[in-house]
Amino acid sequence: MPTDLPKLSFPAVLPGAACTRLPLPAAPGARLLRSFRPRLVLWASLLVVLGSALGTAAPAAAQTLKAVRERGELVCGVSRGLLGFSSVDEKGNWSGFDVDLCRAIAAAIFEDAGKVKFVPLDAATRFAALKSGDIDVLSRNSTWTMSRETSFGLIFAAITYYDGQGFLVRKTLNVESALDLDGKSFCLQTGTTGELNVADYFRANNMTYSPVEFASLDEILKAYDSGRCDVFATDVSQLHAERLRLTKPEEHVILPDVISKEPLGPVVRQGDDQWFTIVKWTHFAMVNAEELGVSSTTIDRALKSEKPEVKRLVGTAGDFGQQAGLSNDWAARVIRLVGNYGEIFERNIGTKSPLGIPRGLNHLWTMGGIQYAPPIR
Ligand SMILES: N[C@@H](CCC(=O)N[C@@H](CS)C(=O)NCC(=O)O)C(=O)O
Repeated sequence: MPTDLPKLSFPAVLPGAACTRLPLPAAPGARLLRSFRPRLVLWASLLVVLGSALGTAAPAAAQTLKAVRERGELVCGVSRGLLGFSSVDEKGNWSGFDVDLCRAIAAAIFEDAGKVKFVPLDAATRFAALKSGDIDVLSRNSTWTMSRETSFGLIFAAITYYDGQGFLVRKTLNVESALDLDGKSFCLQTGTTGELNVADYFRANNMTYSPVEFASLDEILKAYDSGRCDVFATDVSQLHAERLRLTKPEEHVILPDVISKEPLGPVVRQGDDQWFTIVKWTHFAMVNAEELGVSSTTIDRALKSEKPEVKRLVGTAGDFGQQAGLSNDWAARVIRLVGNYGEIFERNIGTKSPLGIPRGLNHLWTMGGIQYAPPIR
């Protein structure tokens, strides 16, 4: 069992999804068959009843789109508060890169990107909240790892942000590289990949460290700010965000070393391919839109475009939306109401935002990055 997962036990077979076999009557001959006819009818009706019961029970997990439509809003799990990714103001308005993905999924389904209920979740409980059905999708700076899919029956739908683990230190610590951190104390959040990365890195480099673990980001930040630990270790994107909340941000520096791969993206439950498709293609549509130069400000022009790729994206050609259970203008709504990938990146975390994160790996593949979306066709 990986240590970044809380110990939870889910039933091996979900209720209602078990395979039940009915003993079918033998059919040795026509006469015998005739004498069995009333019983056959009974068995057949039983099968129909059971079949439809299984039909509704087994895909209970395969009904997310229907449930979201009936409820009239998407329920999206986000972090408790991470500047630029998901934070809430005094009036209860959520904003951020992860929040915008939730809004984009809502826009793909409804005429309104505001039809989202945000559920703040901490690192340790986020996957259980998704598995139990409390949320429809998790969009919370979560790293795609194999065990998070195999242990929980979940599936990552896309990589919306290519990240890696880094280190934040006081300038007065006088270190230039992670290899200078031998013997230092580290502030870490329980239930994150960060714990494992630091352990791996120090073991591999024959160095020692003392972990100081906390359940919440606020506690970590307070502890680090007050000098309870020398190093704050987590995803580099978060270090950019959290540095701004320190008493004197200018006295701290993010070291240049990145010690892990942290591909962050939305997560859904396994077993609902339609929902998985919608979440995945919402991200791809925003990346394709940026690549094609379609943005929230050019969408009206794009709707009149004669370019085949643009037409398929905005739904003036093909039935791509309908095939996914949506309307054909689903991506046009996402782009109009929320924006393309570049717009979302820049307004929340980009170089002109308070976080000031350069696009780097998250540039489009055509611009030297690795954001690459399969085509809509
Ligand atoms: N990407 C990593 C780290 C994600 C994570 O939860 N990081 C903490 C900070 S170390 C965080 O964002 N906490 C926000 C919160 O608890 O709401 C993972 O998936 O495990």
